[in-house]
Amino acid sequence: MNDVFPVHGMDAVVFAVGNAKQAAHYYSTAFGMRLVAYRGPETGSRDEVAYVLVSGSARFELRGAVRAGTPLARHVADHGDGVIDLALDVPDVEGAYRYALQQGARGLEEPHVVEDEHGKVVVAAIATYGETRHTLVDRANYTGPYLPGYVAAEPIVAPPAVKNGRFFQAVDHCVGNVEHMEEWVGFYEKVMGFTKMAEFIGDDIATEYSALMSKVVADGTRKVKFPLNEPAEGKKKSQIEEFLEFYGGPGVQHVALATNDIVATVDAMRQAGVEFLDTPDSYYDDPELRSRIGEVRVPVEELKKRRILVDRDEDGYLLQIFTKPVLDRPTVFYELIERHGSLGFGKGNFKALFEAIEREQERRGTL
Ligand code: TYF
Ligand code: FE
Repeated sequence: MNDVFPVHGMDAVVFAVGNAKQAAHYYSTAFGMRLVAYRGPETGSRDEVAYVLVSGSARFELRGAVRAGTPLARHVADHGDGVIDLALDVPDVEGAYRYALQQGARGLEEPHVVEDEHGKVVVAAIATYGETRHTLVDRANYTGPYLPGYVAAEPIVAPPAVKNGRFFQAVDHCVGNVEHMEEWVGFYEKVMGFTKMAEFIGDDIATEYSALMSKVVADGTRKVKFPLNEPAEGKKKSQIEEFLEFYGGPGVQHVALATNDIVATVDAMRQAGVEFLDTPDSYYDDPELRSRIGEVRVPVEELKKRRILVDRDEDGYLLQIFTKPVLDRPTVFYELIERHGSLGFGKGNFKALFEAIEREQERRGTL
């Protein structure tokens, strides 16, 4: 137990969006999330509104500009909607911040206490890739709906009619697209004491079909997992290159959401209009896949109907599916993942997945 940078988990995924009011509606209806907190001009926030939505332990904050010329409005103009902050819940903000800076991180906000009638929160922030930041939050002594400055808000719609009234219960991992993977792997190792996980996409896979290289770093408890991708030379233009071009630099590419029932979730999200990547029948009919996968909790036919991917490793198996980009730009998308023992990221699916992404790139004409 010699963790140099202890973390409890993800605190929030914070987005800058062009229209937070409508985005809050989308994440409520299409992602089954529940609005819990708000700030805006009515509550003393002059320039910005923010909607906070939850689903189990997953928390999204959607921020929008109320007037022209603010830093948030500029961010949206540059990047489109995107993630500005992967906020981390840490037990010791001061200690984490000092350690990070001493290890070479760029500080964005000195540790400070914010408080209201619900208690105290300690926050600080450091910079990571592109214009993304990690706010460090200690909310152990806080009972309010989110943070001081926010008021409780009522859900926008009734909870979805699925078990537990939600589609997913946690953030599984958050993926960054960067120009130089090793630089940022090194950053997380040095600044946060994160370590590399076993799964990676190297040169060999990259040139074959993925056109990307990828490594995963995680905290000591493996609660926070950050895969990092960089473009590689492939047969076609790399999907990472495409992201960097359309986003206007490095940023968060996808957020994976952990569900206990991917079948029900995919059905409900499709019903609500969310588009998922297609997987060819041949993926499911491949006898090699069938034997490698063995028995999973649903018949392969049920997965095939829904285009859900399946992978198995020495620890267990996982079910996963990817949405198409959820924005105007071909940038941010989501993954749904149901884990049964496996700690991996679907290595066995990379080929099928990257082929599906390439078909989608061609269809869009963004290549
Ligand atoms: O997070 C992962 O590693 C998997 C696979 O552009 C993946 O979800 C990797 C890169 C990518 C899309 C998916
Ligand atoms: Fe992923």
